[in-house]
This record gives sequence, structure tokens and C-alpha cells, in this order.
Amino acid sequence: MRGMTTALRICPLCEATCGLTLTIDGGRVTGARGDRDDVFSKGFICPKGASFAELDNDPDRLTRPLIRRNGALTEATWEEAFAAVAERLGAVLAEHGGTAVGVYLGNPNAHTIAGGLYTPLVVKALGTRQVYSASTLDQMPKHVALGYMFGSPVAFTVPDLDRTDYLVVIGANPLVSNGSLATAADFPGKLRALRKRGGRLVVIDPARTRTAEFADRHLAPRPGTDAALLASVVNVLFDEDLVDLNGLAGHVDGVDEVRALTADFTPDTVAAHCEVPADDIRTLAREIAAAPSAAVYGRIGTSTVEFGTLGSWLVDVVNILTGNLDRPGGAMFPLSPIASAPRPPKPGRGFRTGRWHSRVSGYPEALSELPAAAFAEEIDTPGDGQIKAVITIAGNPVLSAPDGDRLDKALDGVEFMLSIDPYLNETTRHADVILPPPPPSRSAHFDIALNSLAVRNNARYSPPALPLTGRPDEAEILSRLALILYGLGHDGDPMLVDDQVIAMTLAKEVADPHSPVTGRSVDELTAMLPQAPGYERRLDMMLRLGPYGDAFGAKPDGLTLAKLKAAPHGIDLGPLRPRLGEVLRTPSGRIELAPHQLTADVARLRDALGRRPDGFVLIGRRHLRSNNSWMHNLPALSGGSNRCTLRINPDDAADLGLTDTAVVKGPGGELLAPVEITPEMRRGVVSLPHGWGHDRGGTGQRVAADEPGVNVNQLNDGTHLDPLSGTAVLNGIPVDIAPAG
Ligand SMILES: Nc1nc2c(c(=O)[nH]1)N[C@H]1C(S)=C(S)[C@@H](COP(=O)(O)OP(=O)(O)OC[C@H]3O[C@@H](n4cnc5c(=O)[nH]c(N)nc54)[C@H](O)[C@@H]3O)O[C@H]1N2
Ligand SMILES: Nc1nc2c(c(=O)[nH]1)N[C@H]1C(S)=C(S)[C@@H](COP(=O)(O)OP(=O)(O)OC[C@H]3O[C@@H](n4cnc5c(=O)[nH]c(N)nc54)[C@H](O)[C@@H]3O)O[C@H]1N2
Ligand code: SF4
Ligand SMILES: [Mo]
Repeated sequence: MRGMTTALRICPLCEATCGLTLTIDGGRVTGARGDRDDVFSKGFICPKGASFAELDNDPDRLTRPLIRRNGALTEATWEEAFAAVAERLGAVLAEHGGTAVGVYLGNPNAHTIAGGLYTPLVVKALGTRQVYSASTLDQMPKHVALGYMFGSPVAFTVPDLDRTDYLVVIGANPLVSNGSLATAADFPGKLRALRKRGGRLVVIDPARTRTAEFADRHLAPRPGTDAALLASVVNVLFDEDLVDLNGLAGHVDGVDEVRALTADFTPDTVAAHCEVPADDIRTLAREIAAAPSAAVYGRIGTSTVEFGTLGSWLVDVVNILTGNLDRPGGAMFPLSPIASAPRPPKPGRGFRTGRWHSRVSGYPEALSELPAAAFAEEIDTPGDGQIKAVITIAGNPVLSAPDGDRLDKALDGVEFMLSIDPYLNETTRHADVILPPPPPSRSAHFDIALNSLAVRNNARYSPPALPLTGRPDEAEILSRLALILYGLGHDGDPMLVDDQVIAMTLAKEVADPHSPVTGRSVDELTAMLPQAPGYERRLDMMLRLGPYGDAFGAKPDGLTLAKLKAAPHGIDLGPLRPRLGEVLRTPSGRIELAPHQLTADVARLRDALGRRPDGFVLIGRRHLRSNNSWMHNLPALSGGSNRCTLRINPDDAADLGLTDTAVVKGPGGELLAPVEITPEMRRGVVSLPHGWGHDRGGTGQRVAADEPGVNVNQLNDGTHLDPLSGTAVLNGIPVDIAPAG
């Protein structure tokens, strides 16, 4: 026990952001438990968080950069690696410009300070429109729906879990995923508390998931039909005179249009399409309307489908029409401590997608991104504007995006590829240089992105639990990359980057009449920031300018980074409060319930009502002890129920004579998968998890390679997208199933 200490660290492994207490011994993390005093998570922890030590110490984690020499990736010093980036990426920039560089940003960027504060600088420095991310494999439909309805694509509505009386979870399995786009540590405990206080939980999911099993009621629609189902709920609300805008009355445009648009989505019409009894749809609508408060919450199963944007839109249409938007117990807007301090309501410029289009397939841009499903074709299709170099930051698109085999080949053909990633995996094995960020114990943590999704406002900061010696943290890696891209060489001072951001931000603030620091001097404010790493200076600035901030001394009780550091278990900032006026940025200054960009797609939905393809439909699933593609390398999380199997209903299996291995054929290819027969699956629906297929050579994740699984995304050819958001259809894919052999 001698020398053993503890350190607090927010878990970066999923959106729940639990506070962990790490035990530290001999200069390394040896264990992790939930921090009972954490203001937000109150001791909750899951098996992944509990494996923090194993993840942190994984011997397969890269500790030094790798550079490709004579075809092989070999270890190099940091100086050599940055010099190689400057030289080889510089050559591409000199010949083709930054616009020929394709960038892919993966999911962990949402979980690190570096991803939140420095990745955008890299993208900006390149000036490229070839930007791809996991968002178009995930939540882009929600952004697009929010953008059109509220004028801001990041005006996230989250269910007020602690106070709601009636929660509808559609296309999410938070008892396994621990919640997404609704940052709530201990989602299971919150669902228990909901039921204990007499509230009800309804789950809409084709699979009888853990969350569905726990619910008061489970509806199991045919995959891909959520938008039609929700349109029908809206139809009932109008038909039975249950619409009640409540406090929103007078702030919503387009109610009559929505009534007209959904007029033919009667429960009797959609019941056969959704395979949900018409009466269940009526009951659902009546109960949502009757509940003292209710929140509809949709996630991956509503998002990564054929009508993802329509479904995401209709989720909030139901919240709005039942008067549940922006009120306690309903769907509310969190207020992050680093959001700008509220400004007076004002009309915005409006949101739109399609300001430019992808070169090969002409897909519209959304939030300055192009569809991840189009990444490969933009690399391997010759012509003007072709991607010549690639940068991946915290992503593994070879497994995460459709048709990884094509991307695999395409990446081999680029002139230069840089990956910033701790692992040599299916994607990074193609890189010419890999720059590995340090393990999480050696970096600071603040939830740049996820605080704006938290179901209770809070602020928490973890300094590095262990010192970092002899290697840069990820903020510095990305700063140095930005300097290289700006032509400032490979050995520029990374602090320059932060100084520049601070100078620009403060100049804007002091010139803004509504800023809490309006009219003050930039020099005065800059001098008040701590002598500290650049990210701490920036965080302090953001907190002080933010809604709870001290306004650089003007509000002495307000928040600063120093105060946050003095509260290691975090600062609770209270329950969510109504704030629609602060977030609305539509040109009309009102909620646009029926934006024409969205309603134009309803015709396509109507056409689909008549379609009921026979054959099987494939959906995805997540496992409690897994995290997308990158946590299959930890022995503690491997094996047991965490397996890449094809789940199928017992009657379907019997009909097909399936016992052990199935051939699964999809639009993009076929694969062999072990069969798991379970009544959790309804008839006609099968599931495979994603992130598997660790059998490609040249990777460095030994445990993962031992039980590789298969890559479900190879069944997908990448041509099926939600047209409004460019999000890949990952759920509801037609497949053929047959016994192997
Ligand atoms: N079929 C199907 N496909 C899916 C999904 C699905 O439901 N079904 N889900 C989609 C969703 S929601 C998502 S978010 C995507 C995820 O897609 P990606 O983000 O492309 O994939 P991940 O598996 O999360 O890969 C994360 C990468 O980040 C690295 N990494 C981990 N920590 C850090 C860090 O601190 N810094 C850096 N620089 N790198 C780090 C890991 O080594 C790994 O290479 O997958 C999508 N793909
Ligand atoms: N343990 C663990 N936790 C994770 C992750 C992980 O890989 N493992 N990944 C993280 C990431 S990146 C994300 S984005 C979140 C995702 O968080 P969730 O969305 O909660 O996670 P999923 O398990 O993908 O849940 C999607 C559900 O949608 C259902 N579904 C599929 N098709 C349809 C449909 O057409 N309609 C309806 N109504 N339902 C459908 C599936 O059966 C599944 O239960 O989880 C995060 N947390
Ligand atoms: S629920 Fe998420 S944040 Fe909490 S311990 Fe598990 S992985 Fe970490
Ligand atoms: Mo995700």
C-alpha cells in the first residue's frame, strides 16, 4: 500500500461522464471506482469505467510516434515525426493546397479537451471542405432537424430525466449505452427513480433490449419506420384534439402545416407498415398528451435510418405539440458553463445545408461536413478536387463506416496519411505517420461538448492524474499540427495557437455590447488568465465569459477555472431551466415547426408506407463492455456476452434450419457470423454489433485480433443515406440469411 494515492478523473469513455476515483501506485493507475462525491454521477460506474486502469496501461497503446520507412511503420522520435509531417504533408499542400486534404474526425473527439478545442483549429488551418466525421454515422439528423426548427444545429433538446412523468425512449438502449445526446450519469438509476415516483417508461425498439425489458411498455416496430410511427402519433394528437402548445403558444409557426402533412398518417394506415397495432399508437399519443409532463427521446435507431432527419424532427414535433418543450419534465435545453453568456433574443440568419456538395455523388454538406459514407469515393475517384492526403483524428472509419474494404484500398493510394490515435488499427495501419496521444490518466479533462447535453447543469474539471514526461499531450500535438499547416514549421511554440485564439475571442467580446465584458480592455482581461497550459487559459476564459462566469471579476461570485479546481468533485449548477428565448435563432424568431426543407421529404415517407419488403431486416446493437471499434483489446472487457454474433428469433432460426453459423448477405457484401438464437429479436429482424472485424493484417491490437468478429458495415455499400443529413443508413438494412455450408 506504500505510495498509493488516489486521483479524481472524469471518465472519457462514453457520454455519461462519470466521476472516477483512480488509485495510483508506482506511477501508474491501478484501479478505478465511482466517485461517490461527484456532483453529477454520485458514484455510478460501469464495467468500462471500472477497466480504466487496463485501458490506460494497455501494452498495445503506442507510446512513440510511428513513421513509415521503406514501407514499414517504425518508431521515431517526436521531433522526427513532426518534421516528417511538415515535410510530407507540406509537399501535398504545396502541390495541391489544403483543400486536397481529407479529414476524418472520430467519436473520441467529443470526449477530450483536444478534440473540442484544437481539432477545429486544424480543420480551419487546412481550409478544406473535405471534412468527414462520425456525426454522419450518428447524430447528424438531429443537428439538421434542430437547425431548421430552432435556427441552431446545436440547440440540443434533452429529456429532463429527473423530473419527467412520462418518458418515451425511441431507438435507444441507454441501459447498455449509458445514454447519448442526453448526458446522464447513472441512466439506469434515473429510469428506476422515474418509475418509483409513479412515472412511466415506454420503449420503442424492434429488439427487446434491456431498456425495453425494464419499461412499462414496449412497442416493437419494424426497423426504419419510426418517422411514420411518430407522424401517426402527431396525427392522433390533431385528430383527437390533444394538441396543447402550453407556454409555447404564440412562439410556434407551422402548426397547421404539420396537421395537414400528417393527415394521412392515421394509425390504421401506418399500422401495417410499422407492424405496430393502431391502438398502441393511439394509446401512446393519448398518454403523452395526458401526462403532467412527458419527454420523447430518440437516438441511434431513429437517427441512422432511411428517414433519420424526419424521425429526429418528429420527436421534437411531438414534444412541442404536447407543450413539453422547454418546461420541467419535458425536453429542455441544457446550459453549458462554457456556452456564451445569454444574449437578448434576436432573429438569426437561419440554418441551411447544401451550401456546397460532394464532388462525386453531389451530396449536400451539413454543418460543413460531407457524408462519411462518401469518404472512400472522394479519395479513389480521380479528377479535380480529389483527396490527395488524409488526416484521421480519433477515428476508425474502416470499421465504422459503410464499405470499409473500399476505404481500406483507397487509403493505400493517398500521397500522405497522418493519424492521431493511440492504436495501430484497421484505419491507422495505412498512415505514413501516427502521432499517439497519451493515455487518459495523463491528460486533463473537461467536457467541452457533452456539457451542452447534460440533463443537469454542472461543471467539472480533472487535471492530469499523472505527469506527462517526454511526450506532448494531444492539445500540443494538434497545436503543432495547426502551426505546420499555417506554414510556421514543425517546431513552432504551441502556445502561439492558444494566444491567438484568446486574443481573437476577447477582441470580439469586448466589442459586443451584450457581452459581460463589453468595453473592457483585451490586455486587462488577458492578464487575468492564469500562467498555465494553453488549454487551461482558454478554459478559464470560456468559463469566465460563460453564463455562470465571473465576467473577469465583474461578478465575483461567478465561475473561474480556479474555483472549479478548488471543487474537485465538481460544481452543480442546478436543474435545467426554461430558456427557449436564449436558444431560438430562426430568422422569424419563432419555432419553425414545418420548415419546408424537412417537410419536402414527407412525400418520400408517404411513398414508403406502401413498401413492405419481405426478407430479413438487419439492425445494430451495442454491448455494455464494448465501445464502438476500439475497446476490444482489453482482456477484462472481452468474451462472455460481448461477442459479435448474429441475433435471430428462435422461430426464424427454426424456419431457416439455422443452428451455428449464418451467411448474411446485404447490399454491399456477405459475411459469416455465429448465430445467437434469442427471443429478444422479433421475427424478421436480426442484429449484428458494429466495430468488429479485427482480422486485417498490420494492426497492433493483439487481444482484439484473437477474437476478431466480422465487420457488419461490409454488408452496406455506402449508397444508402438519409438525404437531408447525409447520414448513413446503418439500421434497417435488407439482408438474406441462410445456414452456412
Ligand atoms: N453498423 C454500425 N456502424 C456504426 C454504428 C452503428 O450503430 N452501427 N455507430 C456509429 C457511431 S454512433 C459512431 S460514434 C461511430 C464511431 O466511429 P469512429 O469514431 O470512426 O470509431 P471508433 O471505433 O469510435 O474509433 C475511435 C478511434 O479513436 C481512437 N482513440 C481513442 N481515444 C482517443 C484519444 O483520446 N485521442 C485520439 N486521438 N484517439 C483516440 C481509438 O483508438 C480509435 O481508433 O461508429 C458508427 N458506426
Ligand atoms: N457500451 C457501449 N456504450 C456506448 C457505445 C458502445 O459502443 N458501447 N457507443 C456510444 C455511442 S458512439 C453512441 S452514439 C451511443 C448510442 O446510444 P444508443 O442509441 O442508446 O445505443 P444503441 O444500442 O445503438 O441503441 C439503438 C437502439 O435502436 C434500436 N433500433 C434499431 N433500428 C431501429 C428502428 O428502426 N427504430 C427504433 N425505434 N429502434 C431501432 C436498436 O435495437 C437499439 O436498441 O452509445 C454510446 N455508448
Ligand atoms: S457509464 Fe460511461 S462515463 Fe460512466 S464509467 Fe461507464 S464508460 Fe465511463
Ligand atoms: Mo456515436
